[in-house]
Amino acid sequence: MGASKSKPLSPEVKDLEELDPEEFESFKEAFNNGGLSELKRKVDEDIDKWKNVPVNIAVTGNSGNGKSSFINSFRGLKAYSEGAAKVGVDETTFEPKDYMHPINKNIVLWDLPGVGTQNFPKNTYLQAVDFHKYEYFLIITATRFTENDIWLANEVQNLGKKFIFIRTKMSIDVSNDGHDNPGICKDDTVSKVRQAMAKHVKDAGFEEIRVFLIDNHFPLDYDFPDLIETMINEAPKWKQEAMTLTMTNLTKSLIHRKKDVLQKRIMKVAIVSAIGGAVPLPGVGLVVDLSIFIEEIHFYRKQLGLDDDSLQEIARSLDTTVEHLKVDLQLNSHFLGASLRSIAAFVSTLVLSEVAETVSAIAIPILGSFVGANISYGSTVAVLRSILDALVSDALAINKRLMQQLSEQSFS
Ligand SMILES: Nc1nc2c(ncn2[C@@H]2O[C@H](COP(=O)(O)OP(=O)(O)OP(=O)(O)O)[C@@H](O)[C@H]2O)c(=O)[nH]1
Ligand SMILES: [Mg+2]
Repeated sequence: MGASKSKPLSPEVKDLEELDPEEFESFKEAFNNGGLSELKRKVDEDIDKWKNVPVNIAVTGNSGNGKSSFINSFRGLKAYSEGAAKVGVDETTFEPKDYMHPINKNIVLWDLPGVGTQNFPKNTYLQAVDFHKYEYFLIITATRFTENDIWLANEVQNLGKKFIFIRTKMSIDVSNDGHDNPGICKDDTVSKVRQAMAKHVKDAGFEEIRVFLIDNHFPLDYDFPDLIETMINEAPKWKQEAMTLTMTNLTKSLIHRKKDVLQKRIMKVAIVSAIGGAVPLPGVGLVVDLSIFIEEIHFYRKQLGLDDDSLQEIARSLDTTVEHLKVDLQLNSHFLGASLRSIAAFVSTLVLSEVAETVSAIAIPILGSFVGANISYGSTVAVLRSILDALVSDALAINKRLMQQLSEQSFS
């Protein structure tokens, strides 16, 4: 199924027109210094550079507010997963502890004891937690911020750093409010809490400062999507790409951000593919370096939560099977498997020639000095773009279904 459909490709090639001149210069220099092998090394290094960008994030707040739970949910882990931060009433954090992201060990969340807790008095807190190293502080409450939290927000700001206010445990409020006021809907409870928190921080001297309302057990619900977006935006610009590729809370906006970043890699992947051992893909007249090609598609699947493990997890949470999910949502991944044959079958559904030629026509004059008039370049770009589009549309369909499930739950 699916393989018989013919999909025209969009002839847009704007990512090529937006080639970063600095990057291009560095590629040219590599080529001039060491020919194709040096160019390949340089581009490979560039493709992987997001893994070497350090990001340290402080997570602080009083005991029991959900710091460790937040760290787990940010890392895509459940409290019972291997390597998860220990969670629960008897698992208090007494010392700063670092938790690396499983996808990128350089993105680290620091579980910090709250201000004024044992061994961490207010007057030495910032030195004790080594405040310099963090991009920003996440200050977490499950009710209202304490005087110490407010003090910390002010100090952090005075020292030229940023903070983000977070209020956890929203599902408990929704459930309690539903119990106390039969018939009240989730959105009403959320807006009551929002107003109360806005007044609370305003009274504490923070006008116009948003409090993100979240629930650590529902990482797509409430303000979690906006929080993820804000956490990326508040990082320095040069670290945002690394954050985007590392994050696993696949909200709709994160899926779009990932698409943008992945799309920008295509041109580089195609250069490496053109230099490497390009061979024809059976039956479809496409010449590519298969190992690079398959590796990149695998990377898209992982990034977009479409690898086998992620799909299993999603199917489980939707109370269905992966097979049903694929058919039900008409997922492209259904016929775009990781095997060579399934990729060839997918590629055979694309109308390639026109776009490949357009891409080559634009790319060759720019890149021609080093990749030459290599026929594989245009097709690789066109096919990867098309495969990425197909996978993004799957990720969005899954996100839509998960959001549907959340809204049904909240009215049941
Ligand atoms: N319903 C709900 N429960 C939560 C949430 N966040 C945390 N919890 C629960 O609250 C309890 C305490 O959570 P932790 O994540 O251990 O809190 P903590 O801030 O790390 O606490 P300390 O380590 O003692 O400072 C656990 O039982 C969590 O399951 C949330 O957003 N919603
Ligand atoms: Mg903890």
